[in-house]
Amino acid sequence: MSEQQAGGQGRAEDGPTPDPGGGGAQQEPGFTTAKTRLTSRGRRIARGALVGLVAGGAGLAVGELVAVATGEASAPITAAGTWAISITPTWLEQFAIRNFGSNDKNVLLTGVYTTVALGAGVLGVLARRWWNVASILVALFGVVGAIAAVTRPAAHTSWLLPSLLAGLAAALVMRWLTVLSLRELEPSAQSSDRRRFVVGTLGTTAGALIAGLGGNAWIKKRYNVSEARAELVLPSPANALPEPPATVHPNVRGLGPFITPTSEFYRVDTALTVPRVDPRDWKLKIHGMVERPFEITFEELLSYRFEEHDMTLTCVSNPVGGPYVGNARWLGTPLAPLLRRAGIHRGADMILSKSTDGMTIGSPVEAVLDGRQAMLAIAMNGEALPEKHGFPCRMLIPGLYGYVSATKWLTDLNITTFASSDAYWTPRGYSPQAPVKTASRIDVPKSGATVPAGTVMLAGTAWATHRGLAAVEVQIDDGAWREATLASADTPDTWRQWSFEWANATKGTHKVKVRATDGTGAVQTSAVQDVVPNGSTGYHTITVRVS
Ligand SMILES: Nc1nc2c(c(=O)[nH]1)N[C@H]1C(S)=C(S)[C@@H](COP(=O)(O)O)O[C@H]1N2
Ligand SMILES: [Mo]
Repeated sequence: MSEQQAGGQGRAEDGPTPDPGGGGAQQEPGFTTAKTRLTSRGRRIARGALVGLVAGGAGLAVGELVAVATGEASAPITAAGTWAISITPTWLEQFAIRNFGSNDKNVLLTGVYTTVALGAGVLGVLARRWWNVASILVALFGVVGAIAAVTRPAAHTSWLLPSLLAGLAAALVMRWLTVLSLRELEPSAQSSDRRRFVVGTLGTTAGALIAGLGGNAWIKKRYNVSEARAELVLPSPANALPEPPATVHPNVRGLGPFITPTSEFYRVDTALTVPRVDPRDWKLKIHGMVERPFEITFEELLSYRFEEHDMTLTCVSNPVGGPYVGNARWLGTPLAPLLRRAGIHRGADMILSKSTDGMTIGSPVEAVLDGRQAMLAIAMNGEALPEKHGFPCRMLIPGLYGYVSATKWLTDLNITTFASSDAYWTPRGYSPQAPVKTASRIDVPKSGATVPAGTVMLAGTAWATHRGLAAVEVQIDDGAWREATLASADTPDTWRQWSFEWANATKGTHKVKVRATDGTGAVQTSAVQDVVPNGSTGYHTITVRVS
């Protein structure tokens, strides 16, 4: 379709520009014409980009409204972002975690929005001359979004709809506004043409904002589980634990608490929007290589024996000295009896657990049955799991990194083998099995801090989850390793905080290193290794300026 058809009565935009000076040499026609051409060209590009952006926004708003019916994760931007996460190569994922930390999702969303905005702007400009091509490309944007959505592991066929309809809406709005805009920029344009374009653009923008924000609010309300969470009455633990004694903390200023407050607990997952799982709809299926597959509801789960257990959870992506580790008191039902009830076949060595958003995590059957407190947790630090930490139910296995044990929004346990099944992170370069490595961290003072000469208090934390922690040593500059004072131990599954009185710290810049020994007597390795494939190693080292 030519522009004339699209514009009805339009004229070729890049045709010869009438020379306002009438072509007279005395009026420097060359200069004037070039300038006029430039500005009118600039105006046309700006109009096109504006039309594209407004059309794109209208499309996204329609997508958001449709997603009220089909679910938050099916909305175009969310689906595209989730798909982008799934194809993110490991090096880029590592780069993002290292540089953006828990902000990585906002960075990704900004990237997706920017891509869509750029695409929409360019297509808006294109639409003025090549309506056909532009509309096909707009529709293609929708199709790409729809494919991104429907190929998510937890997708329904209906997830095609938001993006497809978004693409359609964007194409229609783009066509309509392009027509108005072409008319408005014609030399013969009336003030009514101009008004029509302005009103059309502003009206669509307002409508898109209302529909988009309204749709988003509606989604949040419709899939809200905070009430269900607040109403959840936690079962009382069969082993109600006393508070950990005050001596688990070395009482050094600036050192974080022994139990990580839930609000400060690190969060790592691939979920762009937090899955909202209503306990009333929750089911856990145990199947695969078992004698008696079964399914339980949340109500049934609550009737089981619940226990409290203090445990430190760590992410494999935690760099040496990094923040992706937390210690909490969990409330859960032991996992081993559930596996025994199902009757695991000989040879089955892997529990492939799955979340409602399709994450898959592979854990050794052995680790669940060897007597450690592997559990299906429903609460942390005395409260129902926060939504972002897996409400209503997550898995936990002491001693294993989160990506091989700590499935949030858990819904499925498939008993299988490591030989026949890959969990999500395995093809992405991470080891299928990954016990937590012994690690230690200096938290006080912060690296680069300046402290007064004399006695300097050093403090930090160290963990060798499930093996227990036996010793922490500190080294100043290249001196001898000296034993730090360990705060009292809670369980072998928790970290242990430590302190060290650095006497006679002299003026100058010093290097402070830390290393730990686990409960088996093995000293933490000094070999420097990156987080891929199964956890970083090396000694945390800080610089301290003594003045
Ligand atoms: N459903 C789901 N569960 C998940 C993940 C995920 O991406 N999706 N990430 C795992 C990883 S890598 C870690 S380290 C822990 C982090 O748990 P937290 O966010 O509660 O600290 O959750 C694990 N469970
Ligand atoms: Mo992790």
